[in-house]
Parts: sequence; C-alpha cells; structure tokens
Amino acid sequence: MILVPLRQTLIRSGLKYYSSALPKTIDIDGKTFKTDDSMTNVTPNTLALVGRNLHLNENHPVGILRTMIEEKLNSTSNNFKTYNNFKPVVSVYDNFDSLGFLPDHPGRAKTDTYYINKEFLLRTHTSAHEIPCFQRIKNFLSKDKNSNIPPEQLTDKTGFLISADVYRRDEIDRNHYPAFHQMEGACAWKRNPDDPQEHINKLRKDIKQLEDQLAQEKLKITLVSDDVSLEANPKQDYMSDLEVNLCSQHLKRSIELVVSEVFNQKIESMKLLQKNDSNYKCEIPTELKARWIRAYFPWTAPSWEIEVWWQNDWLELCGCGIVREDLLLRSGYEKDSSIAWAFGLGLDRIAMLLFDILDIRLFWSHDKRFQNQFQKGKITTFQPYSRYPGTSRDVSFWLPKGLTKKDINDNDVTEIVRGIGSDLVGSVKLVDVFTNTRNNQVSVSYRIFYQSMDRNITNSEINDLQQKVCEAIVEKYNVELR
Ligand code: FA5
Ligand code: MG
Repeated sequence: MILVPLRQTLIRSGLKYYSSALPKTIDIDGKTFKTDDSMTNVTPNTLALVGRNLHLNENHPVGILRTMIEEKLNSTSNNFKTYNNFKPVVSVYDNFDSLGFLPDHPGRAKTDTYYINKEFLLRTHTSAHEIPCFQRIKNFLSKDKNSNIPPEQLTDKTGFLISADVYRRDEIDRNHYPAFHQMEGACAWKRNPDDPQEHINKLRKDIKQLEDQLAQEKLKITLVSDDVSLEANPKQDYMSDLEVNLCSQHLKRSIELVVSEVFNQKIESMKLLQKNDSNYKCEIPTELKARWIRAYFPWTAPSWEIEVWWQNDWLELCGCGIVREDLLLRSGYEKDSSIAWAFGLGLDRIAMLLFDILDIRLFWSHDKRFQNQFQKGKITTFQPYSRYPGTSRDVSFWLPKGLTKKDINDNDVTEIVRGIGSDLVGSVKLVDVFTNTRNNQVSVSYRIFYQSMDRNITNSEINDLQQKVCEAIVEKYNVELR
C-alpha cells in the first residue's frame, strides 16, 4: 500500500544522477559547493563542459561569431564594454529573483535547470549578469550607490555585451545540447533633469546613424511584421510614449544591423563555394525576411523576439526588450534617471548555420579535424571529415499502475541516457505513449539515436549501452520493460 506513494515521491522529487551516492561536495572551477539531496541535479557529464570556454576561442565557430557581433556593434555610435569571463555558477537569486521571475515560474523547475544546491545553479542565461554590468556603467550611478564595485571596474561606456556558456536541462537532438552560448547586450541613456530633450536628441541621432549604416549593408532586411502595439505588450509608466518608441527603434535597428552582417557573411561564403565548386547548387537569397514578434520576459516591457526566414523556416535568434525600471533601481540607478534596452542572443544556432554544422555536439568535439578547420575572423563551410553512421534503439516500458506519462519527465529520461551514453547520444525522442484499455496501464517508448562525431561505433558497444540504459530506467522508475 505504501509502495505507490513512495515511488511517486521518488519520481517527483527527481532522480539521483550520480551512479553511486551523491557526493557531499562538488568542485566547480576551483570552488567547492555543498550538495543537497533534494536539489542537486547537476551531472558529472554536464560539469565536464564547464570551463571549455568555446566562446573565448577565436578560432572556434562560437568564438568567431562572438567577435564578429562585438565588432559590428562597436562600429555604431554606441560603445559597448565586453564581459566574457563571468563564471557559470550563479545564485538562484541572480539567475531568477533579481530579474523578477515569480516563485512558480516554470524555468525554475528542476526538470529544466541544473541546480548545484538550493542556493546555486548553472546559469540558464546571460541575463543573470545584467545587474552587475548595469552597475559598472558608472555615469549612470549616483556616487553613493556604486561603492560595491571597485572603481577600476567601472566603465565610461553606455552599453555592455556579455558572452558566456549557459546550461539548460532540455531534450537532446541536433539542435539541442545541455550547454550552449548566449550574448547579452544592453544600452542605456541618462535623462538630464536640466535638459529633458538631451537624451531624446541623442537617441534620435543614434537611430539616424544606425539607419544610415543599415542602408549601406549589402544585405537588406525586409520586415514582414513589426509588432508595435502596446496593448498586449504594455510599456512602463515611467517612460513616455516617445521614449519607448525611440528606445525600441534603437534596439531593433541595432539587432537588425547584427543580423544583416551575419547573414551577409553567410551569403558571401555561399557565393564563394558556388564559384569554386560547380556541383554546389543552392539559391542565394538577395534579401532577408525578418519579423518582430511580441514576447514576454519578467524584466523587460515591452518585449520582443526576432525571427528570420532561412531555408524555409522561421529561425528565432534573440529575445529582447525595454529594461524594467526595477532592474535599474536594483543596479543602483536613481529613480526616473535612466532608460535602457537589453537583448539575449543565442550564438550556437547562428554559428551552426554560418559554418554549415549539422549537429550541435560537434562544437564540443576535441577532434583536431574539427578544430583545425576554423580561423579567426573567417566564415568557412565545415567539411565533414567523414560521416560515421549512427544507430537507433527503442526502450519501451509499462508504467506502474496508477502512474501516467505526466510522472515521467522527458528531460529526466534524457539525463539518464546521457549519463550512460554521454556524447554518443545524438538524440532522445519520445515516440509513443498509449494506454492499455484492459488494465489502464500506460506504455511509454523513447527512441535513442547513438552516433559518434569522431569514430565508428560497434553494434555490441551500443547494445551494451542500451542494456545499461534499460536497467537504469527500470531501476529509477520501477517500470516493466515491454
Ligand atoms: C532568454 O534566455 C532571455 N535571457 C533573453 C533576453 C535577454 C530577453 C535580455 C530580454 C532581455 P530565451 O530563453 O528565449 O530568452 O533564449 C534566448 C535565445 O537563446 C533564443 O532566442 C535562442 O536563440 C537561444 N536559445 C534558447 N534555447 C536554446 C537552446 N536550447 N539551444 C540553443 N539556443 C537556444
Ligand atoms: Mg525564446
């Protein structure tokens, strides 16, 4: 009788991913953290990615793209200070609370986030560092409030860019990996109480300059929609309509400039390929369709996402918005003193497209045949050194009576599989759920695709892994294999 609730608590409380007992402490980046039975869910596999710093490697696709965007944004009239060395372990407060995430926001769930313990986690986005960076823009702070930042860390610039590795528990496939990279950007304007027009004039001048730059870009962006309605995407009371309008234009044109640079580089590399290889057939776009759609982030209002039309699909590139004043106040700014925008852009998917990399796992490869193909400042088409065939295996099981699919979280299953197969796991997909009408038992099937990026795998090796995956699932969920 007690068995079922016990089992359910076990499942709902998350699983232990350390094969033996959870260690009492974990060392990350030279620091020791206490673990916590109820919260720790970070895995040795994921921790192994910490410190790779692909974004700092100027000869790695992610690093090449990062540099290209930094250079483009610093070619505008705004100057951005770059911060690329923030450590990945941050407090729950910095990652969520300081940004206004409500206590029950789904992003906080253990199924989606890697917790070190109940106080610390692996950052899920670069926004976790917005406050310390807003604090470093010294012209915006009143003198008495900036005391916690050493003077040598303050900057005269009016914007900042933060690039870093971020971590999320998610599905695994060609486009998803437990770690990826983001670039955060922000820009701020100070209101001059003695001259209410000063920042307005500055914004107008900055926008004009961005528009001139955009007009000179080789690749034109056609906006197929631009959601400017403030009804469903309300502005903040402390800003005037004009300020919101100008600040959003500045934000959108800055991002469009980056997009037009990046995609033009791609088009140039396609043209080069076509010139050198008569077998290379593809249609080279002459303009780029993009759309601004309304979004929601707890620390920006209004908020948007930009998507571009690329190879017959809309690709989401970044989320952004006008920064809420609460965040500026938490950064030590005086009330009513400043307005700002911020964006968060995913680097990996853009890098995959730029360099023709079909599987996100390749970025993490230690294989020299991968690493030696890329050079600082150059967009080149990745030449697969060989295609190692992959193989699929299904695991199907009956849930204990009374449990439903809701009791099994796909990200948890993915972690179990990755805990065993590591980077040989190309994808884990839920392929089937059905209920046996005779006894109401639920059957669940996952398909695991195994493939190495660097070598051939043998059938017997995969059979062994699959056997271990089955055993782990049976053990953790107390299920019966079909
Ligand atoms: C954020 O992470 C917000 N911090 C962005 C932001 C910053 C909004 C500042 C407002 C102000 P989101 O979860 O949508 O938002 O991710 C931002 C971008 O990261 C996405 O547009 C996408 O390009 C990229 N991204 C998100 N999840 C993944 C993933 N699993 N793999 C690769 N890239 C991803
Ligand atoms: Mg998004």
